[in-house]
Amino acid sequence: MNAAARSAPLQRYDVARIRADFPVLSTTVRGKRLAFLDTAASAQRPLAVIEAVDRYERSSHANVHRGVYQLSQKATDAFEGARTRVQRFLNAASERECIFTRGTTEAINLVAQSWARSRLGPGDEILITWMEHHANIVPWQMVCQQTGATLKVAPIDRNGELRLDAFEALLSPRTRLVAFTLVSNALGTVLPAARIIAAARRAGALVLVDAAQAVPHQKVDVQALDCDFLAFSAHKLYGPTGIGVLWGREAVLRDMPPWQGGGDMILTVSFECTTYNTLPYKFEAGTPNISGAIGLAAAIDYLEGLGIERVHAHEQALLRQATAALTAIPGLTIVGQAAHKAAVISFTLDGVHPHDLGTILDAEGVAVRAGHHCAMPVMEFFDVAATVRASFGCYSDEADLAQLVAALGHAREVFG
Ligand code: 7TS
Repeated sequence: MNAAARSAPLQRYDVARIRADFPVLSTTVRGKRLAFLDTAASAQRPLAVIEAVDRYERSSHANVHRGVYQLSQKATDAFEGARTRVQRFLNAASERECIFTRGTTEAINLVAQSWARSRLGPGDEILITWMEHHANIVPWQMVCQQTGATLKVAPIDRNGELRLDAFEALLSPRTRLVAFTLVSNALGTVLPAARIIAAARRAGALVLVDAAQAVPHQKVDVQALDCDFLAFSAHKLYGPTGIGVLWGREAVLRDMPPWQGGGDMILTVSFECTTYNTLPYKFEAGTPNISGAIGLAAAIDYLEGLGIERVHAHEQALLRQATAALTAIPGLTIVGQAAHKAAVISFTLDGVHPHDLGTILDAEGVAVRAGHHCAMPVMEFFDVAATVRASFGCYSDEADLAQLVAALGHAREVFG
C-alpha cells in the first residue's frame, strides 16, 4: 500500500462506520429510528469501551494497590495504566497530578472542600461566570458559607457570551480563585480561556477549569491552558459513568489537606497520629472505580483514534446545518448565539412548553434534553423556564438532524 492509500481512510470522516461502533444507535425507539441528540448529558459508549470493561471484569478484577497475588497486580497495572493514559490525554506533567473522582461534580467539590475550605476566609472572593453548571456554583456557595468568603458572578450578554470587561472588572487582589466552564452545557458557548486565565493570573488568583463539555470536542492541554485545576467526567467522553478526573498542579495539590479519610489515602494509622499517602492517592480514599478507569482509558483511545480535530470539524459542520435549519422554523428561537460554540443548540418554540416538545420529539424517536440543564441562572437570564437542547457527538449525522427537523414540524402541527 502506498502512503496516499494508507492515509486515505484518515481523510474521510466515515460517520456510518463510526455509528456502527455504537450498538445502541442501531436500536429503535417506539418503532422509530433512534436520533440520539443528548450527547451533552451523557455520550453513548462504543464497543471498544464496552469490551474493555467486559474484558477486565472477566479476567482481571481484584482490588488494587493491596494484593501480592498476580490478579491484584494485574488490576493495579490496568488501573494505573489508565491514569497514565489520562496524564497523556491532558498533557499533565505527571500521573501524580491526575486524581480519579466520581466525575466533574466530585472533582469540583474536592477543590472546594480541600483547597478553598482550608484557605479562604472573610474578605476572600471566588469568581465564577453566569454560565456555570450547578456543579460549578453550589460547591462554592457551600464553601463560602463555611468560610465567610464571597462568591462573585461575572455577567453574560444576550448572545450567551461572557462579558469580559465586566469579568476583568470583578477581578481584584481579593480574588483567590476563578472557576469557569470551558464550554457552556446549556448554550454551547466556548469561553475565551486564554484571556480569562491570563487576567486571573494577573490578579494572582488560582484557576479551576470545568472541562466536562470541552474534552469531547477539543484538545485540552493543561500546560498550555496554564490553569491550576481541571475537571471532567468520563461519561461525556464516550466512557463509563461514575468516573472522572481532577487534574491539579502538583505544587498546589501537595499543600492541600485530604478531604475524605479512609483506606488507600494513608501511609500509617494509629489512634495518636495518622500520616497521609503521597499524590495522587492522598485524594483517593476507599476502593476506586477500577473498571470505570479502564473504560475511561479505552474511551480516550477511541476518541483519539478518531482524531479530536476531525470529530470537532464534523460536529461543527452539523452545528452550522442545524443552526440554519432550526432558524428557518417559524416561532423557533435559538437560545445562545455565541460566535464560538460547541455542538449544542438550545431552543424554544412559541406556544409549546419545552417538556411537551421533548415528549413529542421522543414519540418520533428523537432524544433531546428538555429542562434547565442544571444551569438555572442561565434560564433566568434569558427569561425562560426551560429550553429544549439538541447536542451532537462523533456519531451524530444528517439523518439525526433531518429527524429532529421533521419532528419539530410535527410538533408545530399538533400545537397549531
Ligand atoms: N459541568 C458541566 C459543564 C456539565 O455539563 C456537567 C454535566 C457537569 C459539570 C457535571 O458533570 P457530572 O458528570 O459530574 O454530572 N452536564 C449535564 C448536562 O448538560 N445534562 O446532564 C448533565
